[in-house]
Amino acid sequence: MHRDMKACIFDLDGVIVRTDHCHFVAWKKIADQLNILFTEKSNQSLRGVSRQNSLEMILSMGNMTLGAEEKEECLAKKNSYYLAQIDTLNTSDILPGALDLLRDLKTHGIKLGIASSSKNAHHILHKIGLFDQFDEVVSGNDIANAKPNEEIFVKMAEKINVPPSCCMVFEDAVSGIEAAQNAGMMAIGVGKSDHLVGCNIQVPDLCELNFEILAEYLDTYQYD
Ligand code: B16
Ligand code: MG
Repeated sequence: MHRDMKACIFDLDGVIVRTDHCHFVAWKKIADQLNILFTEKSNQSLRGVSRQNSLEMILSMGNMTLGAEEKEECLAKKNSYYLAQIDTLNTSDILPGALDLLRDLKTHGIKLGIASSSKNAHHILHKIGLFDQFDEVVSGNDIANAKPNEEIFVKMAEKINVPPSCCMVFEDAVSGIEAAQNAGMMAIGVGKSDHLVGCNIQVPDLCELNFEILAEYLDTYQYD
């Protein structure tokens, strides 16, 4: 069946902008305060995971439990450390290939969306000067169920009024790839990780991609 590509939906952290290290520094401070060993490698397992679920994962790394109030305190502190970290974000933190690809897609009339688990997505987009490039942003503030639940992508498809089969998703985390596929969308895994199981196509970054290549991918994609 022939499918027209009408929209491209991008994850933010790890696909459009580099924020991994900022999350790491902030979570490391929390883990140190809790006496939990936390490394750059542990941080990678939090990619695409919501703030709340990330805290749960860190607590389980340390075999620790906290009461609801203490958890809220940790989450608030983590976010304040994170906001201090991302204060220096600028256009140089935009990941390779992103700007050219966005421009090319726009020229071809493709709708552009951001679907990010981050509650700081709007702020980050303003910091890197890309907020106005997207038709819609759905962030962690707009959803009740985190990725791998499909809610974030379903909401985006509704907002931009494009059927899921005409949307293509770009994700750097397994939870996001699952969420996209649960929403009936084709998922491009972005990054060199060998953990991006399940994505339909994997690319190391957004360089070398353009409208023609992506439209061809979607056209030949076999839906279940
Ligand atoms: P915040 P994405 C995700 O963003 C990050 O990958 C993940 O590391 C982070 O914990 C999550 O956002 C929540 O972020 O604490 O700012 O609300 O990859 O879905 O764009
Ligand atoms: Mg991500």
